[in-house]
Amino acid sequence: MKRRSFLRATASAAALPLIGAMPKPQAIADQVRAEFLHAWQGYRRFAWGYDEVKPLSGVGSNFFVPAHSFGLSIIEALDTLYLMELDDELHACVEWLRAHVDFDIDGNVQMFEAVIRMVAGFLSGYYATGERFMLDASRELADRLLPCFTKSPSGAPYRFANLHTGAVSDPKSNLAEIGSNILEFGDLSRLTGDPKYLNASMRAYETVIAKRSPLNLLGTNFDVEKGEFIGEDDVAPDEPADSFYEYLWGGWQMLQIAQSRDSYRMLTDAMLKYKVVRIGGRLWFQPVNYRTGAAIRPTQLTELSSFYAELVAKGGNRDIGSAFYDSWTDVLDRYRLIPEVIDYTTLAIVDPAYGMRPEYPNSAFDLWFLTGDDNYRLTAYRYFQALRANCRVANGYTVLTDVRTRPMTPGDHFPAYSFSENFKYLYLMFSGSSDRFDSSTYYFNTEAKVLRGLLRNGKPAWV
Ligand code: DMJ
Repeated sequence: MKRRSFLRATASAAALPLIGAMPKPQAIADQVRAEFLHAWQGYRRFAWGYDEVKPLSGVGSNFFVPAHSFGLSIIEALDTLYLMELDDELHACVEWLRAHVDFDIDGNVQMFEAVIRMVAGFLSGYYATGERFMLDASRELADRLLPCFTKSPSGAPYRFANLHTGAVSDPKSNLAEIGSNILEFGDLSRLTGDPKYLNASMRAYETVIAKRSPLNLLGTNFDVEKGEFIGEDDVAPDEPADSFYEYLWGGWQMLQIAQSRDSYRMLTDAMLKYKVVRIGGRLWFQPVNYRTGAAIRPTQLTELSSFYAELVAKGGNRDIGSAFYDSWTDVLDRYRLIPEVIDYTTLAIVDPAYGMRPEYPNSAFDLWFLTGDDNYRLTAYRYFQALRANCRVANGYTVLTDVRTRPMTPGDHFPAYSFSENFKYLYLMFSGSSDRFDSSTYYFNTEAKVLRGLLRNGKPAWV
């Protein structure tokens, strides 16, 4: 693949000059690794063994169940530590998990978050280290979450499972929570030889897709007991529909399931037909009524939807993906970091917080490896500079409550997903392939867990 000059400026790049000269790719990768380590050391020092760290107050907190820690940040960081060759830290994580993994917990755990963060985290941790107990942990947790699927009359999963009793709760779910498990469950079925995991995922998808409108659009919220959509709003590709579509494509790309490919194509064609709008030269995806295709209000999108630039491009619609990415780059350039919610018709801020969200660098990462266009490295580097300038604090990194103030207003939370996502995307974009990462075969889940592409002793770790 031919790569254009690294320093080639684009129209949007010209809008915001870089702070200083653009370093060489490996030098940027080294900077990213140093900043990841700074964030990690904050967790190590103040919250080791807790799910997450509050860097300003210097305490730990738990994510799933208030009285129990799963060591979520440790699980989230495993493959990032491996890729960055932080092997002493990785070893400490492995030993903590070996001593503390326990899923027999009498608490209600959100199935979606547990799958994308922990079932997947243990899978990629297994690939990174070869430690068999991690595969066993991934499987045990999946088994304790499966009642969400098997106890549902429709096959679309409940939102919560009690890991000890197997009781399920909350039938009012949404597309992302229902359809973001085929990568993990498909891989578990492959590794264990037990088809029950993949079968559960497939049935959930079939249940929801069977309820599409004659336009081939889906609603957003779904009652898993009634087996029907709640309301008629279709906010895709925004949350909480986002990764439903991501996993459909992944079912094809990573697992070669033709049914996933065909469903992705059918639903995406409808999205492109009814949802694409161009305003002031920018491309956006408008929310619509899924029965009529008519635009609905409010004209808002969250930062999370920016991931869709890479997905729609990977699915074959590169021009749409690159235009959507450019729209979000304009938001980045206007505010330095992308606020949680904007009005896409004006770029006005609706919610000024920044939750250290990874979706924009996620798109930069995949678009870079897909196209080799230096614009993605240039804009990702600008994002990295803004992240470092505004989210770095003495004890690590933190979310922001307001990107409009100067200085931007810090919150007191390091979301565990940032140990898996933001720094990994940035690092790999600039470090490229190595003896631990094969950029030609990678496939990540929605939480950037590396399910394909890790190399161990020079060989594919997932085979
Ligand atoms: C992450 O947990 C995952 O990327 C998920 O798909 C939705 N978004 C959060 C981070 O914003």
